[in-house]
Parts: sequence; structure tokens; C-alpha cells
Amino acid sequence: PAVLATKTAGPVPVPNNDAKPLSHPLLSLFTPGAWDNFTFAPIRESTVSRAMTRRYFNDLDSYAESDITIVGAGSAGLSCAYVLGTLRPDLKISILEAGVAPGGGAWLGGQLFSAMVMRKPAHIFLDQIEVPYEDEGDYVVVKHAALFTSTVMSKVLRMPNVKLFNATTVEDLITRQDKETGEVRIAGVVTNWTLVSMHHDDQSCMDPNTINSNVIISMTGHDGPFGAFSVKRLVSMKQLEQLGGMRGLDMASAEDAIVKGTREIVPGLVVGGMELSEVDGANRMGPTFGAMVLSGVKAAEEALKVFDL
Ligand code: AHZ
Repeated sequence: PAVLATKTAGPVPVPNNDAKPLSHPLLSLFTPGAWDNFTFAPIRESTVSRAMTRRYFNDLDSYAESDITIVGAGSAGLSCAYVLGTLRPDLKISILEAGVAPGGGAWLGGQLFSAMVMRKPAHIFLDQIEVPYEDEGDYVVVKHAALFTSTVMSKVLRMPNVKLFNATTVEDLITRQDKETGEVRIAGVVTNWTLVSMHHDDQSCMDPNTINSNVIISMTGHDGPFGAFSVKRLVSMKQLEQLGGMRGLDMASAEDAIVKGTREIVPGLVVGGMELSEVDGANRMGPTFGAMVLSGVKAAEEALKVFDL
């Protein structure tokens, strides 16, 4: 019910005889005077500090050896994490996201518009995560992109075998060279706090941390200040000759190309989402997200193949 503030007794519920009574344990607080006597149990600051840091450092300890690491928690990375975490609750999956807020470009549908377009059959993924949409025939529309992003994120974050390290940048890749064949395999990621990564030029001695991983899935988006990180690094470490470079926008063809092309680019590294457009010289699709979801699904499948996981 709506709440009125009174000078003397604090908030008082407005009676609404038509409404069903709300049942919520906290509603007992809505009695006159109850807020005045309200108090939490006492807590010491170090208790709060330890509650956070102990868990974080346990996670760092546990996920230092991950089965699968996803770099980038945009629409592609989060969709991939959802599929992997659902299919394989036995695997340890770490997600590294440079931003404080995961979600990449999927908080808005396009420009500053709210609605998010997904071409079919990506609607099947929406059904799975229980995000409603309007069916427009060959495509569906979610009323707000944030509804998609927050829902997939909340499902992923609940999974006991998935850990998101946000505000953490992947600033290099771990490599292993086979002594006999000379083949280089990507064997993990090199990480740092994003704020540290941004200040290597003006501070000294800020060495990174590492995560060893059987498979790395890179979904860092197209080129930009942070985007296309892994594939650019593959070029500078001479594992890829050159990048194709993302091409102009062609909605109809671009989405197919990204989904079809999602694959293991070099041993141990699967690339998908818009990062792949930089490798293959694929068009961009602009504000339509079905390919990001399906690339996430395909990347999950490819990753599980890599080591017969
Ligand atoms: O912060 C980045 C973003 O959240 C993160 N990221 C990038 N580099 C990173 C690094 N370490 C850790 N080195 C990093 N995280 O990766 C995320 C990428 O999300 P995104 O939404 O940019 O990419 P996506 O491929 O998931 O979705 C692309 C959506 C686009 S772009 C586009 C167009 O330009 O035409 N169309 C669509 C649908």
C-alpha cells in the first residue's frame, strides 16, 4: 500500500480495501512508531571487511585454476556463461570483466533506445531464461534491453560454479609452446584491476595476476579502448598474421557470419561475439542481438569440445 508520512507517528499505511493484503515479513514495521524503535544488531567494521575479503580471496584461490575462463561479460559472454554453467555445473567457470558493471553494450537496445531486438531462433534462449517479449514474426522485441541483461546476469551469478571478477582486465594471455611441434596453446589469462591496467604509464611496478584455464573464451567486443583485446594480442604475439578488421553495417548478413564463425581461433582460445568481426573482417549488425546470444551458445559448445570436457 501507499505510505503517508505523519509528523508524530512516522509512516502509516493508507488503507486500501480493494487490494489484497500484502504479505511481507517487513510489513510489520509499518505500524505506528515501529521505525522509531528500529535497530539492527550491532556489527564491527572488521566483520564486514572480513566477510568480503575472505570470500574474494577464497575465490581467487579457487579460480586460479579454472576449467573455462570467459573474457568479457557483454551479451555474448553472459549468454555463453549461462549455457556453460547450466550444462556443466561440475566445471569451474571464471568470468573476467573489465568494467565495474557487467553487461557491455546490452543495457540499451541501440542508440539510447530501450527495446532490444532479437532475431529468431534467439527467442528460445529468452524462453529459457524467462524473459518476456513481443513476437513480431521473424524477430522478437524485449521491452527493455536491461531486462535481458539483468536477467541473464542474475541467473549466471546464482550459479555456484561461476565466479565473476568484475573491474578486472585481462591484460595478456598465458601461452605454452609445444617443444616438438612448436604449436602455441593459450593456457590462461593475465589479469589486473582495471584501474591498475589504466595506469601502467604513470605508476611503476604493478605486476599482474594470473588464471590458468583449460579453455579461454574471448568475447571482448569489437575494437575500441578495451575491445577485441585477445585477437589484437594474438597478432602482436604472431599467432595471427593480421586482423580482417570489422566492416560496415549489414544487418542481414552480419549476424549469420558471427554465429557461423564462432570457433577456436588458436589452440585453447575460442572467440565469439563482435570480437570475431575483427578477425574475420565481418560486417557489424548494429542494434540486433540474436547473433550475440547464439554466438554465446556456440562458443559454449566449441569450448566443451576443445578438451572433450
Ligand atoms: O568491458 C567490456 C565489455 O563489457 C569487456 N572487455 C573488453 N576488453 C576486456 C578485457 N578484459 C576484460 N581486456 C574486457 N573484459 O568485454 C565486454 C564486451 O561486451 P560488448 O557488449 O562490447 O561485446 P559483445 O560482443 O558481447 O556484444 C556486442 C554487441 C554489438 S556491437 C554491434 C555493432 O557495433 O554493430 N552490434 C552489437 C549487437
